[in-house]
Amino acid sequence: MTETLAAADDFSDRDAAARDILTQNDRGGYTVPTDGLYPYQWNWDSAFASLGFAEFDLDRAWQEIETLFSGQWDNGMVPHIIFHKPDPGYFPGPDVWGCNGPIASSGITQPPVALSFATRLLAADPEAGAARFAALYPKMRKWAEWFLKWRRDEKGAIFVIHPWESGRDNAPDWDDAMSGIDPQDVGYYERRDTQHVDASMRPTKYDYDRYIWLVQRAKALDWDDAKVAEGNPFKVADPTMHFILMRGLRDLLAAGEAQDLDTGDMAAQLAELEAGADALWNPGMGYYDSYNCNNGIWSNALSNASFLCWFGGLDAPHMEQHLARVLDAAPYGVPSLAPFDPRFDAKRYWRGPTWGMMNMMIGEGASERGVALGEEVRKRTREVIGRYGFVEYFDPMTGAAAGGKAFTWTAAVWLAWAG
Ligand code: 9WN
Repeated sequence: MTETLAAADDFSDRDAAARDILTQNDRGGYTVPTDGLYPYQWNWDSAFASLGFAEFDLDRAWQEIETLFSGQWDNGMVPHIIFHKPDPGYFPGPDVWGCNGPIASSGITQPPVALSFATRLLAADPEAGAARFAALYPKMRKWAEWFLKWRRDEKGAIFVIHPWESGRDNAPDWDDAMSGIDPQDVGYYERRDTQHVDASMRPTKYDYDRYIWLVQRAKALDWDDAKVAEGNPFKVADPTMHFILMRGLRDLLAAGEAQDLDTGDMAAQLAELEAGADALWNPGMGYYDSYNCNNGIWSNALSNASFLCWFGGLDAPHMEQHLARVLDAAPYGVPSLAPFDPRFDAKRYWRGPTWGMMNMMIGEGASERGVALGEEVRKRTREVIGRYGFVEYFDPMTGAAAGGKAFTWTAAVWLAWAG
């Protein structure tokens, strides 16, 4: 690793290329994750896009988050996809979701990194950003409150009701809950993702049948939060959601205080989330993990989400040795699943590959908490993106490019952190 790092250190042309990707994926006020494969506005992708734009166009960066919140539902939920313009290239589209927000959208959410990143836009130019931040602030608080009301289990951990909600679609974290779903009445549907990228890199039909079944179930319940939660076979406590919400609330609270805005009971909410993080500690394995809320079964999965504890604001010294182990086993960044796990699959999406945006949250969070390996994560992310391009994700063992090309969040992560 040291040798290859030394050999290919000059990535001076990459900044301009990264900016071009953001500009090309700009659809006017919002950015698509990549052309073709993902033709709409995705929630956490957009938050990363805004950080990338902030490096050269702060006004456009704010606009990205404002457009995202234009899709917020009355209950506070901010959808994971907003279907601004119809596009036949993606399945499931607006008709399958059948949602009634202010703009056609999906009915689930995604990790709320936008809460944190809005505060970074404010910090980049407090004078120019104060009014825009103040306008977004009540909407952001409402979203956080929606999580606490509808996505918190009795142990205090934040859970997801669909694998897509976590943003880690086919992670092994969902296997136990997915096995409890019988999707035989799901009906015929045609996938579009495998028409854009190699099927061996994507979730399987087994997964997709269950993804669609879960959407159909919630649609039949008219996306009513209480009804959707009740008796749902898929309720999984998720470190991605928990730690990112913790970080979001902390950043929002600090910015709210600094701007003299009403912080309400955010401090208490944050303290509850901090206490709730204990529920995600898997004592048998000795790391942060997800569990099936319906039966308490742990995933026993050391994933990249396990390492978001630092980003969430925990010290978590016991996680350092685990990070060292996975970095020893995988040379090109934090793998989405530890390579020594028998379920590891180097190219299949969230069961092995390394993702730039996860690496950013892990590396940044670790460095903030004084964990030296945080900088190593940044260097490796720089190396893999610099060498193999702004693709969706990478094989963590060889660095090989995988998934969609010219990807927004990979370009943004380069501009904001790795490059
Ligand atoms: C479903 C857009 C999104 C990301 C997710 C990633 C993938 C979608 C899909 O692409 O999910 O939301 O169809 O596979 O898993 O994290 O936001 O880039």
